[in-house]
Amino acid sequence: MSGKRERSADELYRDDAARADAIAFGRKSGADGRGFLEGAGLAVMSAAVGAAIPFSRNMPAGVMPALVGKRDRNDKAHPLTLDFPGKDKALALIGEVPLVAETPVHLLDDDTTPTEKFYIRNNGLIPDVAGDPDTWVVEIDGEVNTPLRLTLGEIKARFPATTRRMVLECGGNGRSFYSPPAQGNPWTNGGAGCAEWTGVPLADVLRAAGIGSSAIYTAHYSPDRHISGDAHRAALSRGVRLEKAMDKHSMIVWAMNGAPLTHIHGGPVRLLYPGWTGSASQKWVSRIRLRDREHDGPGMTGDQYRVPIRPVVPGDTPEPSNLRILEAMPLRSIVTSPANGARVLAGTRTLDLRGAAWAGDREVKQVDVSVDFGVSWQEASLAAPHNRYDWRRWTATVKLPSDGYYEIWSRATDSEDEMQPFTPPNWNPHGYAANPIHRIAVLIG
Ligand SMILES: Nc1nc2c(c(=O)[nH]1)N[C@H]1C(S)=C(S)[C@@H](COP(=O)(O)O)O[C@H]1N2
Ligand SMILES: [Mo]
Repeated sequence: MSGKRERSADELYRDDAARADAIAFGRKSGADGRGFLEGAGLAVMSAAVGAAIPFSRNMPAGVMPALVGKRDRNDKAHPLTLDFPGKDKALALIGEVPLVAETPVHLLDDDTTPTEKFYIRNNGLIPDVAGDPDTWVVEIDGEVNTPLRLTLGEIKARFPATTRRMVLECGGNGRSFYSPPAQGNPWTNGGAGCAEWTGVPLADVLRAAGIGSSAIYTAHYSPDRHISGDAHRAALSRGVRLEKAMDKHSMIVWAMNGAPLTHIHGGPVRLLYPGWTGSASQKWVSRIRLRDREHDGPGMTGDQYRVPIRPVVPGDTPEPSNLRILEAMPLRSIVTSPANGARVLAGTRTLDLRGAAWAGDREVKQVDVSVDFGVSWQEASLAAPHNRYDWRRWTATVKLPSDGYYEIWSRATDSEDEMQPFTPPNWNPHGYAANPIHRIAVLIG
């Protein structure tokens, strides 16, 4: 791959995958999307991945090898990893203002995601929050019979607490897999985590205020401001349909993994709407207002957190009438061990895999893995979930016929028999809900 300016493989494939294949490997994509890699092309591909490719005949055309696709950002001006108190130094820094960091997928290998490994997503400036957490006030108002002003201490004393392990996932998770590229933070698959959340059902608190007959939507408010610093501009104010707010799994949360909710994750108090786009789960929540219409705060309008109802041509601007609010996230599976690019000893013929899968408001029905570029699939075993909205940990042992470069693919199927697609579906300008199958590379020998 020589040229005037060295372009990264990511760039090359993003612009025109079929041409990238032709340039890099001398391969022409066949009509069936599987152009055979032969002769010089196969030699170049093998050199690129650093090994023989036992299943090269199955390698899909126009698709960047998983190993080459590993995020490689060589821009020295921007640090690659996060340096933040209480956070694992291996988290990948996506942006400094607002602060955004994703979890490398192999760090999602714990059954419960430790707080220090949990991704961070802010839309604005992190607010100053000082004082005794129990004095934090949450107001409940709008279409209610009796507006409430409750301190965290009162919430704890008045409503029975529960703890559940549940997935929180950014609406843009998987965005970097879209082609052409979508606008926004280039998440791979690490904009998600599964922690134990302690709090009270939001429904209990709303019922205590008395839900007005006109209430149909929530509106969430918090003190974090827009990155412009304008004191009158909120960073984010989203809401959900009342039905989701009344689900017993939707919570007002003050503890994460058995410890008081840390400031960066919205402490003292946040909302948690499991299975739905993370943007609904307002951090530092100070007011929940019931509304008689769809909420229209920052992050609710235009094309923000919206996806096409009917697919658009990738790169096109959808008509506003063809957009719906992103609510539940689509199913996803990840391989959490081994790590992408792992090398194992020559002669290794079986490999133990671990991973996780989740499916928004649905259930995970099955996870399958492939080591031959998707020609054959093997069913993984799923561990029982702790509760609804928990992710499913999965394991599988695969056989590898010889040394060389392999890709391990994982693909989940949900309770509606929907499967993860090979490439992210339903292209949209901000790249929401991208859930392609997960691919990692493993080198034997
Ligand atoms: N107040 C406030 N709440 C917020 C956000 C924000 O910017 N401000 N970001 C949202 C988004 S987009 C996501 S994905 C989650 C991320 O939560 P985390 O940083 O605890 O992982 O918080 C949501 N809640
Ligand atoms: Mo998000």
